[in-house]
Amino acid sequence: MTPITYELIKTCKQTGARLGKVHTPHGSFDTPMFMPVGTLATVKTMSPEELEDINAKIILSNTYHLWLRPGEDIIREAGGLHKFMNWDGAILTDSGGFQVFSLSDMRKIKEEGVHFRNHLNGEKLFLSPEKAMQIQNALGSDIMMAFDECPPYPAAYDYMKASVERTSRWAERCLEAHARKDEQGLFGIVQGGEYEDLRKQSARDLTSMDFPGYAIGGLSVGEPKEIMNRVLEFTTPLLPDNKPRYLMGVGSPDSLIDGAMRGVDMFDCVLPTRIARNGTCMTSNGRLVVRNAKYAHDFSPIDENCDCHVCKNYTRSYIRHLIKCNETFGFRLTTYHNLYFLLKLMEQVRAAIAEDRLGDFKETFFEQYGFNQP
Ligand code: PRF
Ligand code: ZN
Repeated sequence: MTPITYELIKTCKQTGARLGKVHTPHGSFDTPMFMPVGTLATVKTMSPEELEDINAKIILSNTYHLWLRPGEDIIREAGGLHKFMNWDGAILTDSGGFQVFSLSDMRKIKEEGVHFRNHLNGEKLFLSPEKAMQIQNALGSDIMMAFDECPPYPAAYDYMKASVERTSRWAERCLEAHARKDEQGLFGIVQGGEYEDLRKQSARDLTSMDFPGYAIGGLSVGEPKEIMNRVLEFTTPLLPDNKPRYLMGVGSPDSLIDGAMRGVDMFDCVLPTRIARNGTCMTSNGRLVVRNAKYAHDFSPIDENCDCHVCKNYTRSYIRHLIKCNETFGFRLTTYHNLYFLLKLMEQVRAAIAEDRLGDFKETFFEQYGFNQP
């Protein structure tokens, strides 16, 4: 029935991390995997050809943004999001729940859905589980996300409990409203904040509904790293072994490795693309702010250990110059390198799992990268 399946290849004997493969109607990808974010039907500055070059297999896009602009009718008319943006790889769409909570003003959460104002023009809008499914069905993404509530951190226990229960009821309504079950897979989202019994309740509710994959939401919302790791430690064991697990909104190198070690298979984050546009690069020696004056006369590549197209052909000095002048090409170069760096990191993580040495890999990686770098 569902077109999304997961194959568990092996677990790392040193850490418990999972090596696997997810199959979608637009190709398969190895896990653990990082998904570049293409909010508005484009991974900012990257062409689909460049995404293919760096071996991106799946990207994420956003229901909320595409609903507001250009509207799902135009994308349906184009033949779906893949055709609209000329991307033939897999696409996952977030449901809009999180974006409503993080972007819009004056939201009112009701059992029926969420009333809020358009962050662009103030117009009154309403998003519900049914509407989120209808839009994602029109977009035709390979993986759709259930409409959930992501409460802020910290949230009081009683609020979180009521929210988890509503998110479960919303998940039921999403399953009911999902009209293209043979073409698109729908993932459930486990919430519950830092509360173990609420994560249990949420996981129990959602796993009983039998989604083809599960996300862990409500993390990386301002809590300390130790809390995220602890929540992952007690949450991933609540999820079925034969389905992929997706940690939403996480993409710093340390959390990717920490997440993989706790059984997470998929990640997404705007971090690599966002910091790239403000002149920051991820390198094997930690973050490098290439717009800094000290690189004006530096004719070495961004990362001497990187074999990406940018590092093979362009210097720090040149890229710094472009970014200082707000030249588009500069943002393209730093974005390309950062995404290449993270996708390569995931490839190294998978190779380490295959050889039962992810714990060792983590240590050597952070000796170079710096342990406390975000
Ligand atoms: N829910 C949804 N999208 C998300 C999150 C969530 O909890 C997060 C939390 N980091 C990021 N994106 N639907
Ligand atoms: Zn590079």
